Amino acid sequence: PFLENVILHKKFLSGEYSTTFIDQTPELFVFPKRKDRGTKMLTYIGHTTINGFEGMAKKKKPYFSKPPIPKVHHAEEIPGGTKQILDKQGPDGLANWLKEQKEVLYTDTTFRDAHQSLLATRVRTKDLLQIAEPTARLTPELFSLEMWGGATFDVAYRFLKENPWERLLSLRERIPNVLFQMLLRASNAVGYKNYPDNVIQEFVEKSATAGIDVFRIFDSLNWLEGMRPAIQAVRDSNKIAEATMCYTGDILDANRNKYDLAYYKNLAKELEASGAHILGVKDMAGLLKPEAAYQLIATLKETVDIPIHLHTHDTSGNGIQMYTRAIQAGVDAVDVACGSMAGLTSQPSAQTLYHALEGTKRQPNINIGSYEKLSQYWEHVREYYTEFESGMKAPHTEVYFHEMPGGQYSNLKQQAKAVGLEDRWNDVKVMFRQVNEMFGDLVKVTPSSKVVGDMALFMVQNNLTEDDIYERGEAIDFPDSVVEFAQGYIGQPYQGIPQELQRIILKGKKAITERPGELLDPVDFVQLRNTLFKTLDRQVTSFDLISYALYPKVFMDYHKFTETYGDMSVLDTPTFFYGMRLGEEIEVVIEQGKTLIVKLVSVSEAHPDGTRVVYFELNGQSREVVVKDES
Ligand code: 3PY
Ligand code: ZN
Repeated sequence: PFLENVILHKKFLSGEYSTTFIDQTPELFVFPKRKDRGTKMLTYIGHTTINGFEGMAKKKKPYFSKPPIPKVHHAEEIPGGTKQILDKQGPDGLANWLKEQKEVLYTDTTFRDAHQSLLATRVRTKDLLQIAEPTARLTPELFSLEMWGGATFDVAYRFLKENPWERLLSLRERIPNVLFQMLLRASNAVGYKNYPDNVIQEFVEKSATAGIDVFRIFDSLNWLEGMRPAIQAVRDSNKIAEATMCYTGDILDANRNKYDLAYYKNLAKELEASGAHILGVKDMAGLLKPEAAYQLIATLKETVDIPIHLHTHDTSGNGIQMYTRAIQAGVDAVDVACGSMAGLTSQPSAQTLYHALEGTKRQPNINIGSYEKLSQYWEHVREYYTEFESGMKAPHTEVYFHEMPGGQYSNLKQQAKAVGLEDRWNDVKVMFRQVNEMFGDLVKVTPSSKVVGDMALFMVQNNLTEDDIYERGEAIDFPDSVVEFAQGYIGQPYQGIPQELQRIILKGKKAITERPGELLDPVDFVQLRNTLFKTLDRQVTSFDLISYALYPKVFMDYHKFTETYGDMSVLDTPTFFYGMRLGEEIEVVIEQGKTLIVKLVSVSEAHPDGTRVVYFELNGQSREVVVKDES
């Protein structure tokens, strides 16, 4: 516990400590009392009942009926799928198989991008696990399930207080037949900055061991150099490298020629030559228009021999039409989401596309009735997460104007609100476009999209115009992400950064043109394991180790949470977010064969010190916990 206090101390985390740190920091010697599992859990429920869930407006717990989990025959063997093809034939064999299919193949993103884009990535493992086996049995014809990566890794620890590795391992156990796919931000892994190369290698290797089969690798500036280590690491793990180009701009617009058909054609050739098993085309904002999709895919099919996998967001409402044209042009696989989790900033609906392709030779081989059953489950479960919906109610064609990625829209809107700019949201969108032009027209996707978003917000907040930046920029401190971008720390944009602007932002700081990961010292995993072992006071898994290397503070905060409350991923989602109603009784399976029955009996008035006593019954026995009322 002492070392834990040290490592968690904000001075230690920020690096502001010296040799007198221990002597001058008495709180390092205050150790929490160890509590049993039941008490920890009741403390969490008591705390959430009284204070609400952190970061969410406190609200009465809504009533929910049981989710409609489709009935399946557990005793029957689970039908084989693409996972078995990969295991038998290897990544090249699987890629050949994909290319030979007459029907278009589906990747279902419900477990990752759909909720990242609609529900701020908040879907919990428990809700995924409940539907995992039915998904394996009802949709064994899928190409893959995108169920990991992107923002899910950090949000799992940070907000949901659960371990993303356990999510992956438990889903793999229940879904043995369909390929598991993740989104990997190349040298940024599942984070927002470049990591040393050995961290990327270790992360890929561990992800492959834990169950990931297809790695969709992209660089936020389409910079191939930034992608090479990740592509190589995936190949070394004998998994599928889906090297991906991000689509931006509009190839149909003759006035915009930076990212034209020739640009994508050239990039596709380079990605194939870099060792890709599949070429990914990632339309992260939903900018690819139907006719552009036809031209792009037809051209890429002539350019590369590997299969092509297309991803989009349905923000404009044109997703189905766009996919239909891409499928006519010969795209091999497309990303869709289960109907009730589809549309708007999410992926187009699996069912809608199926019906749109009726009467064509490329209609996917799926069971539409099965999909409807899964959709009913998700329609119900989505209600648990209402608080995280973005508020977008209809298609937004303005995305063609601002070009904000699906996952960023609601995020930036929240950020704007947090700094009091809710009323100026339209100005922020206009500025987002303008900043993109100032930076020379960038590919915008995590983390380059954050650079543009931070700069736009900063300019609106400080009432700065483009002219102000050029005239008074020397005296302006720009947001960290903007400075790092100008330094070359997230990679090199196509055709470079406009020099005058770069000079104004950098103010004499040096910019690099090498790959940042090459310049960073490798992480010493042996030493890190020792440090972590002493801190955690338990066995350190390789998964803990890599998570700590990626996100030291987030990982330690999560660890502290579990020390205080235990593993709360066992709670049902309404209880996790809202606590309990007076008189309510819930069942909690804390491990296989071990169920706790919890009843909330009463809550005392607040005492003068601001605490309340929360009275429970735990398996029929009276229990009470003291909780601070933070209101
Ligand atoms: C991510 O990086 O999380 C994305 O979904 C990018 O589109
Ligand atoms: Zn996406």
